[in-house]
Amino acid sequence: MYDLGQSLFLRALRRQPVERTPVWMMRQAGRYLPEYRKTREQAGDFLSLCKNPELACEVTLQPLRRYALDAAILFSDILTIPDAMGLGLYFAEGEGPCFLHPVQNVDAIINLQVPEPDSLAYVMNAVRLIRQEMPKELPLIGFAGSPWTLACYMVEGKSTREFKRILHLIYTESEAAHILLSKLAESVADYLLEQIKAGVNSVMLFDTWGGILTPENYQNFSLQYMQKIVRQIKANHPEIPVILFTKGGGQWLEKMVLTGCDALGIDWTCDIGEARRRVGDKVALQGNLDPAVLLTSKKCIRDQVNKVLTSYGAGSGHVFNLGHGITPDVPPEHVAAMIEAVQEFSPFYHQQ
Ligand code: 1CP
Repeated sequence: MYDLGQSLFLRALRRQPVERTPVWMMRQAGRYLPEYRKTREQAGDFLSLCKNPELACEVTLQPLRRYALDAAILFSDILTIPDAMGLGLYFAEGEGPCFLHPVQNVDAIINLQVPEPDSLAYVMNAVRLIRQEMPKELPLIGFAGSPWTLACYMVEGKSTREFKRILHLIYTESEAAHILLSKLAESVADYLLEQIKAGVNSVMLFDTWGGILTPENYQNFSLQYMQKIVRQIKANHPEIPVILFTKGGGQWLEKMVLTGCDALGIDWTCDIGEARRRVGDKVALQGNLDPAVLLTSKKCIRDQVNKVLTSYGAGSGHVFNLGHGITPDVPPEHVAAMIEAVQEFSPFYHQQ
């Protein structure tokens, strides 16, 4: 059997020497790819695509066929958990995610059930199929939303830029908010442990909305629950690297390290070299090209890739990525230019 532990991605996460910096992209399977749009159409809608293991496997593999990526990420969504809790998830065309039954009072929080494992079996079936079909030498990343980010969608009922309901809840009914977040932390930990059992080689927690909180609320309502999840994963699978990504969380990197995670995702608002000096040799860093760069030119992309690599500097512990997900309007050949630039420039930073 191939020793996946020798993959560039897993070695970089462990801060072991690598010949070049590994690279993958958040949302690498997505609407910027014509073949993705075609498969989504075949599935009917986005949620049906997630719930069909064969088609979820197909779209997971699509970017690997086009580009020399160093990891695949399971094609799914963070909102599978609230869907499995019975909130009635749907995606209205052009509107993003919505729930038929948002969690809008304390009774609804108390009545909320941690999902039955069976209700998420389609995700584990997709993981097993992808692991079987993908190149043996490449790692597969599993993921979940952070409890805080899931709670934002569940309480608001849809995408929002204001977060009025969830912020009202944490300030006026903090005990109920903690009950909700505890149930979500338990659900997320169970879900990630199942993904590991099904075959993922690393897991990432997406805390997309942690950055809207005050420092004190970030600690109490987001980080504390991510820490519980990290501890549970590490207690069961110490060998599986855990990556934490709080968008807008640059000021809290030192606190995030204390969770016991292996790596931090860094958005484009941080300087990755400065982030490295702050976290020292405690964790690896993943990021952080501004996704807007992919809308410019090949020349500009190459220059900006080199800037990120130069800022991180010499030595292992860097997984190249965007600072957030790729947007649907990116020309696919610009992604190729980014990956080629990482391959061309990064060996310089790994000479012994
Ligand atoms: O085809 C489509 O129109 C759907 C677009 C889409 C895609 C491609 C959605 C709806 N989700 C996904 C896949 C997805 N979502 C992945 C797949 C793996 C990958 O290639 O990276 C992952 C990891 C996610 C995670 C996710 N979903 C997050 C966290 C990461 C992030 O981008 O911040 C969030 C916040 C969601 C919710 C969600 N699902 C979809 C959309 C458009 C959104 C965001 C809505 C919002 O802005 O509030």
